[in-house]
Amino acid sequence: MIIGHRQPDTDCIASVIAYAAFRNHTEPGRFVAARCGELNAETCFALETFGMKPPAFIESVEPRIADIRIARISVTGDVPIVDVAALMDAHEIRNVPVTDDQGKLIGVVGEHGLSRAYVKRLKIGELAIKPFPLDTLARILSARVVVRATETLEGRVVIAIDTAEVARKKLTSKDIAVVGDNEPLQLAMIGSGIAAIIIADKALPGDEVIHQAQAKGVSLLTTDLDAFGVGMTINLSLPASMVMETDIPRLSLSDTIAHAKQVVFNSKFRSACIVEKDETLRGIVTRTSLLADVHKPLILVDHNEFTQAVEGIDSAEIIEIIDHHRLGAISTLKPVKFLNYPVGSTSTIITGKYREAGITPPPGIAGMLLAGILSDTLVLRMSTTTPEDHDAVGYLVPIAGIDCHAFGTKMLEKGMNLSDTTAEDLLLRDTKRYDLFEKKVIIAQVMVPSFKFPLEHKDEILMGLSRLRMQQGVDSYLGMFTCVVENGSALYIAAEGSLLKKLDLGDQPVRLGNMMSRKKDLLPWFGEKLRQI
Ligand SMILES: [Mn+2]
Repeated sequence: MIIGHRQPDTDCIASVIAYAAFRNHTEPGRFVAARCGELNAETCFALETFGMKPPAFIESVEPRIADIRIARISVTGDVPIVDVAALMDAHEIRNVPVTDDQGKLIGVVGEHGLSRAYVKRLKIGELAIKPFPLDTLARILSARVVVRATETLEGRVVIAIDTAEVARKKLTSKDIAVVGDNEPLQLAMIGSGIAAIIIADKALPGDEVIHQAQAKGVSLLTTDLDAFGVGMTINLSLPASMVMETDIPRLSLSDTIAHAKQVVFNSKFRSACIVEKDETLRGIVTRTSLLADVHKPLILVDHNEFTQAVEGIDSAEIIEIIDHHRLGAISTLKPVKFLNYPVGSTSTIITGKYREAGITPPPGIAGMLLAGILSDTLVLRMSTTTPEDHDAVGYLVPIAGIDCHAFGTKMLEKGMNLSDTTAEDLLLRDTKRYDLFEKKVIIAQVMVPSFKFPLEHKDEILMGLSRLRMQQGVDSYLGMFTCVVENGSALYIAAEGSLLKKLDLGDQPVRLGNMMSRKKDLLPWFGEKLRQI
């Protein structure tokens, strides 16, 4: 994923789009353009002009359940638990989620529930729970269906060890008798009109028995298991819904791994089911599946400071940085490609990448790169503008096929729309956070057509700044109103009175001639002032 800073500007968005396209040129589909903030009016104008789609919005790169492998095993409530146990064994899992016919989670069969069910239920022969398919019964008993009189069974299972008369009294027409190699008893059972007869212990039914069973409509099965084995196996054929527990914790695909770990480690199941909002099951996570370390690989463009980066950056793996700002406090565990070049925009650097590789960017990409350069350099008028920026513009203009100055001016105007917002909103639009000499600083930059706006809205701006300073918990919040025509900025600053006094910035706005770049002009100037106090 290729991502820019918070509150993305046009250079940031253009760089992300263009660099993703550049990298996908050699490794198709591997790189995703992303952003971690809203698009501003200027960027929207550029995207529309060149018919480009904005990068995908990503709130945080903290790893989520959707980023790990989750087991997608489940059974419906009617599946006999002997089959569930086989699944548990085959997949080496301790819990199997149970769903209804619509795939919605209704519970889980786990080792814990199984053992509880069997400790409680020692009496064999309670098949009378639910209609049970004859074929399923045959399958679990490894039995052969000799006579098929019905498709489902729902009676009790009784092992016939009494005399025929006594056994007959115990059984109803729904019940199933388990008998051995005893033809008189077999015939007596069939004669009493029960639902099915299971002949155990490898005994072969005689012709008369088969004939009677057919005539009486009694299903006849034979199995190699002895009577005890039949009873035990039938006991294992309870449907999953009878044994399941329902209090397994639920998580969603968007939950963070950190949260999932907490839930799973605190649960007696040592796992949690992943469900949609409507309880549709997506899978199950266990302690083991959460142990694998997940780090999303990231390429950062147009910034290199943690304070400006997407949320969750600590848990990501930064693999490359392309920037044109001062070196910030980002540190990485592994070696990382770091291209920092002091030109007017990151888009200039990306343009250079295309040219070096001999790849001509498509017109839409060229247009966005142009927009990025023109935006960051205020149509090449900013003090940060370098010959490389001029050169890149000269290269991009014919590809994008537009009038660079007309487009640049119109785009900047779109970004300067001051009329329908409050001063506070303007001071939130384009901000950067810094840690300077143990002071937390936010600098907001507002581009203005003249100094009329900052002078006329002095009170509103000062109030907004001090409220934002409190709200953001920083030592100073600066509002830099930059006017290209006037070739300078008007600065307002909110800070403790004592700090303002030490900085000698009590008289506001401070007119800063020749200062138009936040990073190249204002930041070193303000940093120096803080260093000296
Ligand atoms: Mn930039």
